[in-house]
Amino acid sequence: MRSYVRLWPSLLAFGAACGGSSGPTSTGTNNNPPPTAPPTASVSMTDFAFTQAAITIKAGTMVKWVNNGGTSHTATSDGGVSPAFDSGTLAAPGTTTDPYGGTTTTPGGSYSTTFSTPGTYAYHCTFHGTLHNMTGTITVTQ
Ligand SMILES: [Cu+2]
Repeated sequence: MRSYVRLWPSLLAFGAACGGSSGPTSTGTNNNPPPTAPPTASVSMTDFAFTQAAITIKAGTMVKWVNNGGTSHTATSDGGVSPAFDSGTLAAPGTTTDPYGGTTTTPGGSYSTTFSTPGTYAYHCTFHGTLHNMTGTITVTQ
């Protein structure tokens, strides 16, 4: 109950801020809503699949593909998909050793694009789409 007692001074301060016209810490109902970050979704690329392979998002969502596999991949829209998108080759994460023995760890390549128009966007990996059925679908709703 100690913490309950300690709350009282801050509650009083809150009340005072609400009375003011522009209290910087006020959370009163008259304030404009805080700015919201654009929604995002992520898809992991591994050998040889997209996870999740099929996702449903709202229009305006940014989708980010990240290569977490052991080889290069792409996220490339199927023919006829409009607007088309293509990540190009995204390198696998890895560690390189320089001639002096130093090592550098590099994260997997990533690609982001925003889907503004409702619809179904089928895509594939240009290297493994046919060979390993590495395909995915983005369904964009209103
Ligand atoms: Cu691939």
